[in-house]
Amino acid sequence: MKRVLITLALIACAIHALSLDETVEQRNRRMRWFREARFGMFIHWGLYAIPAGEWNGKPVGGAGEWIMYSAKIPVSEYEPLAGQFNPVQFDAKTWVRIAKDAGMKYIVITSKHHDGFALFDAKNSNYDVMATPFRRDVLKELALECRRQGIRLCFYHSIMDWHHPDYLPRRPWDPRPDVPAHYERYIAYLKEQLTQLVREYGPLGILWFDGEWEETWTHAMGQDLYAFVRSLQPNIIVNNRVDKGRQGMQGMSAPEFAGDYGTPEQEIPPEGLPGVDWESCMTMNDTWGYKKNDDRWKSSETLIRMLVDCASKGGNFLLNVGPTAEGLIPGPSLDRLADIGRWMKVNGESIYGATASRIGRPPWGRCTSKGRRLYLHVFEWPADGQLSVDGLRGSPTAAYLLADRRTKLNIRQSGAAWSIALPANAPDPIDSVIVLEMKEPQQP
Ligand code: FHN
Repeated sequence: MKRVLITLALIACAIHALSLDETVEQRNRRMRWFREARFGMFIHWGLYAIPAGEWNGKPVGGAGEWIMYSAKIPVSEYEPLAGQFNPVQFDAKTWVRIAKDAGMKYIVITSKHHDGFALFDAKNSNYDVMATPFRRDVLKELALECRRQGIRLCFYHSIMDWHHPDYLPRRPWDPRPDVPAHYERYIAYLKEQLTQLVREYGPLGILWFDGEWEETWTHAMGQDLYAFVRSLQPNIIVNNRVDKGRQGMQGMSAPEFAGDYGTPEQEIPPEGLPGVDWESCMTMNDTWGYKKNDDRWKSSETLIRMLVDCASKGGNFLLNVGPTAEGLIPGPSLDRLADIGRWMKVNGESIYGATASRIGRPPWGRCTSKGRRLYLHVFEWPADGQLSVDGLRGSPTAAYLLADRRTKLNIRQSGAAWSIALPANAPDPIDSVIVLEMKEPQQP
C-alpha cells in the first residue's frame, strides 16, 4: 500500500511539474536546497506581541497572533497598536546568528499575518512597520543579514486579512457596513505586496502562504497565485497553503492543487508523507505569536527528537519562535535553540540532506539515510551494549559514532539482523548517532 501511495504521489508531482512546463529534473533542482536544509526557523512577530495574550487586563485564550479574533477586537481598536510598536532591542544580526548556531538553514518570518500588519515598508499600505515609532524596515534588515550570514530568507504571507477593507468575509463583530469591499481589489493588493517582497527583499527561498481556508479564496485563485509568484521568481518554492489542497493540517492532498510541499502543523505524520516534499511546523510552547503567560515549553529532548523524526521520514522541521514586543527571542526559546545547536554541531551530518531509510522506525530510535550511509539515531541506549539492526540492504563495511569517528565499532551478523557492540555510555542522552557505512544505497 505504501509503495502504491508513493507511486501515486510521484505521478502527482510529475503531473504538477508538467503543468508548469517544469520537468521532474528541473523541479528536483528547485527543491534541492529545501531537501538539503531539513531544519528552519519560523518567526511569528507583529503587533500581537504587544498585548502578548492579554486584552483589557484579561488573559485571552488561543494563540497569541489570533488575539484580534479571539478577543473580538474591531479594526478601529486594534490598529492603534501600530502606534506602540517600538522593538528597540530588535537586532537582525543576533536573530540570524541564533538561527545559524541552532543549525537552522532557513528562516520563515511573517511579512503579514492575519491581522494585516506589514512587517516591511509596504508601498501600498500605511499599516506597516514604517508607520510605527520604530520606523525601521525589519524585513529589509533581516534580508541583508540573511544574505551576509548565508541563511535563506522566506516569508509567511497570509491570504486572510482581518484589516484590509476589501478582504471578505469580514469578522461578524466588525462588519464596517459603511466601508465597501471589492475582493478582486484585495487580490490585486495582495499581488502588489508579493511583487514588492520578491523584487525588493528577494530572491526568497519560500513563500509560505496561510489563511487559505475561507470560502472567498478559491482553487482557481490559488492556482493563479502560485503561477503569479513563480513568474516573479521561477525558482521560488511555494507551500501547499497557496491553494485549497490541504487536508486539515495535513500535507498535499491531490495533484490538481498548487503548492510544492505539504505543511503538517503541530504534528509529524506517523509515516511521513511518502513521495512528496513536506515540512512539519511546530511551536516550542503552545503559541506561535508571543504570549507572556504561555510557559508550556517542550523540552529540548522532545524538540531534537522531533527534528530527527521528520528527517527520518524525509521531511523538514520548521521550529517557531515568537519574539517579544521589545524584539527579543524569549529566554526559554534561546535555551532550547542552544541545546539543539550543540546536538547539531556533532550530528548535523545525519540530518542535512538525509532522508528516510529502508529500516523504518526501529524500537530504539530512528534512522536516516544519505546515499550508502545509514545514521542510527539511538534514543534508548541498550543496557547490554549490543544494538540490533534489522532490514539492512547488503552488509555494513564499517560502524562508528558521529561523536567519535576514529573508534570503529565491532559489527557481526546475527541471523537476518546485525549486532553492533556499543560503549557502556551513550555519548548523548537525547540521541547518539551511529554511522553504518554500507555497500549499497539504503533509501526505501
Ligand atoms: O492561523 C494560523 C496560525 O496563526 C499560525 O500562523 C499557523 C502556523 O502554521 N498557521 C495558521 C493555523 O493553521
